[in-house]
Amino acid sequence: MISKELERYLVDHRDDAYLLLRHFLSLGRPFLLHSDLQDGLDAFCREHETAIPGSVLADIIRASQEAVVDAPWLYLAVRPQVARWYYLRFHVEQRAFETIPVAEFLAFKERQVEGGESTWTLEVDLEPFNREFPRLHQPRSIGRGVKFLNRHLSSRLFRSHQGGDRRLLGFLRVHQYQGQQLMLSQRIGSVKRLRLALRRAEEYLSGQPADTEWNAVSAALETLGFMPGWGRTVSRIRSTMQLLADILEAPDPVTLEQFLARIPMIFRLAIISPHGFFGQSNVLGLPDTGGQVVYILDQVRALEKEMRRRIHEQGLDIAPRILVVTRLIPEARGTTCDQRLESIAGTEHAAILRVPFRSAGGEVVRHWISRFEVWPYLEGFAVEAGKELMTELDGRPDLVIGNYSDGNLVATLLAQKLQVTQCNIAHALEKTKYLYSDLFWRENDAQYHFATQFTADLIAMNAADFIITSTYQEIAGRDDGVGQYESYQSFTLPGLYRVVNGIDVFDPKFNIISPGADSEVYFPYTETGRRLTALHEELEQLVFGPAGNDSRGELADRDKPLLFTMARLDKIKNITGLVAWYGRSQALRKAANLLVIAGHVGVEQSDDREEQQQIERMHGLMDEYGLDGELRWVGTHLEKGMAGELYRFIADRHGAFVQPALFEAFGLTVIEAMSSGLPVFATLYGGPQEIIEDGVSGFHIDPNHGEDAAVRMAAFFERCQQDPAYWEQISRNAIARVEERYTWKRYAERLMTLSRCYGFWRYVTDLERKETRRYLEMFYGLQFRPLASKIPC
Ligand code: UDP
Ligand code: LCN
Repeated sequence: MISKELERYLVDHRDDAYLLLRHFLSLGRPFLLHSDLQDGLDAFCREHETAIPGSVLADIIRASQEAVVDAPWLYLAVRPQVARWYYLRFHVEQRAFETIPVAEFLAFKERQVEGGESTWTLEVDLEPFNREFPRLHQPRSIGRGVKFLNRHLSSRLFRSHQGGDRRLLGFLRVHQYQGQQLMLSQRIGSVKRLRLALRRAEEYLSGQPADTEWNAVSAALETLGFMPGWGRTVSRIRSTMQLLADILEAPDPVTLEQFLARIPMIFRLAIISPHGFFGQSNVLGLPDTGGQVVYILDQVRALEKEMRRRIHEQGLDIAPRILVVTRLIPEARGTTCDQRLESIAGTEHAAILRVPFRSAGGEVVRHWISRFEVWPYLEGFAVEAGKELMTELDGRPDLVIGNYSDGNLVATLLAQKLQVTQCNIAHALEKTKYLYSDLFWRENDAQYHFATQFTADLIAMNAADFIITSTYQEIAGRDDGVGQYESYQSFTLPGLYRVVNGIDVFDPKFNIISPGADSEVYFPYTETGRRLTALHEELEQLVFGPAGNDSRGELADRDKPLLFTMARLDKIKNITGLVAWYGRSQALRKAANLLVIAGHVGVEQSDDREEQQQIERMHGLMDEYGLDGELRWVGTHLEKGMAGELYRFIADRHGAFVQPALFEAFGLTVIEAMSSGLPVFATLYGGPQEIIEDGVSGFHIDPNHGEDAAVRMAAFFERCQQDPAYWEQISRNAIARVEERYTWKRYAERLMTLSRCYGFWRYVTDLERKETRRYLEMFYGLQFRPLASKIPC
């Protein structure tokens, strides 16, 4: 369709098209980004009187995510809608074009980097393995995988002759806990017998009081073949049995999900998060240690509660066990990271299990290792962790959840070995964070080892039974921006391999389940009865006290509202960018003081190269703009309780929170601030774009246009000064937004249901994708291992 239209356009408007395309060639850059193409098009249209605006050519340029230029050729990667791609090349001199396969586009890219044509390049293509596999069709369905699977597979499975009933029966007979058979005994050997037993059980149970407990009816039910797990009381047992009877009668996806959600099959969880400092205090802000730790600890508390609730309803008396498996670091910098086992506060039986990294000779590695350099240690770590898990849990876990690239790879190795369901959580995929991290992987290899990391990512994301993401954009981006997972669909690592189909975002393994903010810590400033007023004195000092070793700047005008930011002092967090916008904007400086909690004030306090550079830049900017009376920079890491009260302390003074990152995968601080009632200005690159409804529950800012962001923030404070009700309106909406969408309770319920559904489908169908696994094993052996072995240990 496009081709014909474009062809006609190129014939009718030869000169215009030629001039525009030549304009891109004349820029003299081999690679143009989406923004370069937009800016180039706009500039061209301003300078020339043409019919280009509104034309098919303009539409194509606007939909292009990147261009590769080597005169007279111009290659475009066009993304007309979310997660849909095609590739075009133009011969500019001849005004000719054609669509090309993705491999050709990637090969052209490689030529610009490598110089010559390579004789042979490994093409990674996972598509053929998935050909038979059910796939979503609509971009709007992306991220709702389990719903689709339940709908699609249940109708297929239970169609006559598919043997769905039999496989369901088989599934109900496999559940056990420590040798105790659950759900069905071997007495029920056929679907016919199951139907009969369900009828008999119903006859029997209908004569029993609804609140009678399992023990009182177990003898009769066990004679029929029913084992514990159906429910604690007669009313629950009956309703579970009715759900099953309904499925056997006429299956529908909703009933199936309700039934599966009740099955006693998850008692032991392993959550894998190797890198950074994983602990419960004094760790946030240490290198590579941020939101992922907060997320996992809150997740564990919520999951344990939900597991307990379900196990109780199932009528079982089993204590759920959750182990977070991380790295043991002997040089623990005053944290507990040198302890093997640590109970998790707020849980009954969850703990952190630490396993060391070992050198090739088997000695424990004592020092911290950057997340970019952990790769050579992970295989040994997985083997040792597997053994320790089996000992601690007294058996294998029922579900393994990986976190971040390293944890997901270890989860893959463990799930494969132990034959259990695997769930992945990325938190942040590095690929989209760093420009051209794939194309120029060699240049960055000494510091980042991206080729190794992306290889691990491809393996883990394809091996996972299901993947949880915090937002939709994490999977498939937005109309004009590529998603984090989508960026793995096709890319090239020149000289190493080329990926033509790395991951399919229409795969039903993707599910959006957003995290929450701990409601015990982050609650609205208006809930005065719960406020930690005892901390106010300390907070006064922190914000307004004299500058000391850990802080710089003293706020001269205490009556101005506070514009607050808190993050690790990484480049990507763009705290120095914010300080520069603030320094340059007289209006913003007049309207609010800036409070920054990040990193360290003394460069000697940091051993992280990137952080050291940022510290120096912070000082440089404060000097350059003379900010010491308007900016307070605190270089300490706040404990959770203190951070929670600080958000509210700032809300009391009608301040705002700002998250200026160049890219933020999700952004826990954003929902924490919102749930405290602070209006938030946050980057539109990444999670905050979806968390905040712009102008309603907060505001988006573009970190690439800091001046506009400063104008917007200044205007907000000015408006609130005239009309305090406006501040309150945004504050109320922010609180409501988090309550509606971002709670750990909802998270835990969904995750526990999803895990059962995927476990079920894995059992009854070939969702396990054996062929893919075999291919991935080879990829692991032939690509990942050699890459990892080159990283210095
Ligand atoms: N945090 C904290 N004290 C600090 C700095 C950060 O408690 O001094 C917490 C913050 O409240 C949030 C987490 O660390 O819960 C940072 O998570 P986020 O998702 O914002 O960013 P990440 O560090 O994961 O990139
Ligand atoms: C990592 C990040 O970079 C943040 O954006 C997330 O909020 C955090 O992990 C928790 O998932």
